[in-house]
Amino acid sequence: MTGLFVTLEGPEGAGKSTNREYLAEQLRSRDIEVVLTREPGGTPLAEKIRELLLAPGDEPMASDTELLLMFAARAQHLAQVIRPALARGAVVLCDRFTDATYAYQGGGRGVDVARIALLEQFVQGDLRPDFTLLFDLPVEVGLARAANRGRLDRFETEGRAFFEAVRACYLARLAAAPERYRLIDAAQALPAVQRQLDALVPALLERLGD
Ligand code: T5A
Repeated sequence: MTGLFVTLEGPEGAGKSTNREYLAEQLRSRDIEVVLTREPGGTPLAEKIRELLLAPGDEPMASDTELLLMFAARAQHLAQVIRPALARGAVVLCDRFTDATYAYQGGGRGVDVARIALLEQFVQGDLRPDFTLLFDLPVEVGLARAANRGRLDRFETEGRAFFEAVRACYLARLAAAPERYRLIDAAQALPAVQRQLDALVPALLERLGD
């Protein structure tokens, strides 16, 4: 039995956290087991790595350190949560995954994409998300939403150019593999975003039944 691996991606403040619970409810109301999780994090150890990654600090973090910590957390998350859930036949709804590494470390920091691909294969083997919901919105709208929540994490203190590069990378990945991605217009008001999610549920269920 294999479940369904669905990831939620997008730039800062796109509404992934707000909407992941909504999507989970839509699936649970149909008696489907849903495992709601996030990256970096998702297990106690991976959440400790998340703290290291997000806390602003005096010592600048080298981009290779950042990259390796992302994949270290991912290896733990895959072993403890994602792979067992998929083996049980559950739907895994994961707030960010390796697309975020391509977008933030690749697009934002300028890490060589070939190195990311190498680590992706090393840590994940052939496992890739079945569906990726890309919550897209103009950078300034997302940053304004994130800023309204108060204290900024280490990524949120980056400049506008960084987030434009992140967004461009996400959109380029969607254009290169349109069968895996579903584009959500996240700039719309919340009820309109949720209507877009409702429209996606049949495709998720169909794939789960395959
Ligand atoms: N990262 C992560 C990497 O660099 N590499 C990687 O490999 C991985 C996995 C994670 C950081 O780590 C980086 C990317 C991130 O910078 P995080 O706190 O999990 O840190 O960051 P995000 O996932 O970006 O979380 P955010 O909370 O910033 O964004 P969300 O979850 O997309 O947005 P959300 O739902 O919290 O909404 C933000 C605000 O907007 C409001 C919400 O109420 C909230 O206040 N909102 C709306 N307002 C108006 N209209 C709507 N439609 C709205 N939807 C939400």
